[in-house]
Amino acid sequence: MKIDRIPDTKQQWFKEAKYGLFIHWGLYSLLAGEYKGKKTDHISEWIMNSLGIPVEEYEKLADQFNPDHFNADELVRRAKEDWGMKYIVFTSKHHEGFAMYHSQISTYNVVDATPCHRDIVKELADACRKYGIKFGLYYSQAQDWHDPNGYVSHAMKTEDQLQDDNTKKDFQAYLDNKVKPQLREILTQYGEICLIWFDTPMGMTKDQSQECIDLVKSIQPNCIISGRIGNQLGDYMTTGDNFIPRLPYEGDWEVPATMNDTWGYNKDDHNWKDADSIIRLLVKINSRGGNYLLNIGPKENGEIPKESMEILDKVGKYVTENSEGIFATEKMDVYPYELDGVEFTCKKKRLYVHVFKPMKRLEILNCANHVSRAYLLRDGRDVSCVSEISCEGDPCVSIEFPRDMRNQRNYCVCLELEEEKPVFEPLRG
Ligand code: H79
Repeated sequence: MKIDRIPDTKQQWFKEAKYGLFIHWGLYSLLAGEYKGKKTDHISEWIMNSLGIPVEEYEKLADQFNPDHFNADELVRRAKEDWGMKYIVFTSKHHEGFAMYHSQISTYNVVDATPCHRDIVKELADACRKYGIKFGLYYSQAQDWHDPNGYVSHAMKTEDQLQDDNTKKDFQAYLDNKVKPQLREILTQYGEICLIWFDTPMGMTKDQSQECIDLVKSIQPNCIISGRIGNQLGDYMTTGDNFIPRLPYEGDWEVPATMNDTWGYNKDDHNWKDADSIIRLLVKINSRGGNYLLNIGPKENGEIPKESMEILDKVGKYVTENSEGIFATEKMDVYPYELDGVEFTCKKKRLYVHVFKPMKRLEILNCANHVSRAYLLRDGRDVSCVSEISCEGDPCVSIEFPRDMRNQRNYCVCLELEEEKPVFEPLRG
């Protein structure tokens, strides 16, 4: 489908943010991918749907929700200070329909229906305010497997479960009686909400998407709407889950991503990406102008899986040491073909060369810029760099990496350019 407008959040913080934390936590986290001895093969927050767990049974999970180990303050502090992230998005209500905050609309919420009586959204909102990091909320506006009029996904349904047929539902009643009142709650009870992360619009009409947007903006005009409000009405483009666009995109966009193969916690999912791959993905996305929203799935007791903490610590080291080459960078206009072990980001008069494999020397062929100075972001040390004409007669910028860096990976060299922007020219030879 042709996009007739360039997605624009009009929010400078989002354009500069580049890296955020997604948190998927709900009743599904208690099951951790397994119900009554049956394991789900799919993303674990879908377990109610995938295994066809009846509402009355699933609801009972709330009786056991008592997350002694959840510490919002510590989590948010780490996201901000150690991991270098600029925003946090938390699941206020996922497809299961359970509110992770104190809702007056439905007692199916974390304060009224659980023994812990804790308002998790409030805990996170307070911590985000304390540490000065943007706070946004995921809200499943179309699917709600708890409300009789919320949409369900049929992909996993058996014949006898098809009484849930979406066409028989009064979706508008669900929108008016649950979604809108709950959006109003999350936008009035917790201070500034930087964005609402809508998901899976399914059969929503353009008017229904617009009604949600109008409500959000009437309460918090600066609150950004994610692309998955549907009908191409979002303020920015949300790519497919874990999907990096193959073509350049204009405007604001974001990749929601996991470190393993699930969003909610799954005790059997050990398919973790390594930190080097995550760093590379982050920079690749930033280079193309996007934000990377990277997910963690806390356990039943609120603990963050240690594997994800270890990855985030390592990525965080790269991000904080090289923050200048990540945050507030601009989309590369021309994107050179994939180079082995290198990604570029840029800003006015700066080209950042992110180095992901040991290298002695790098020739940036086709780069026609004049470099006035080159230095390591890590410690400010000068790096030798010349603008040349290659043997074939084409422009080229050549970098000689310092001797002690040649067996290292994951560092970034800043090239100060005489020109406003990186200039890449096709081969002439
Ligand atoms: O919140 C996370 C996911 O739960 C949500 N979006 C991210 C951010 C999401 N909703 N839908 N999907 C992702 C894709 C759904 C794929 C499906 Fe299936 C294929 C639904 C039914 C068939 C995966 C496989 C889930 C059940 C079986």
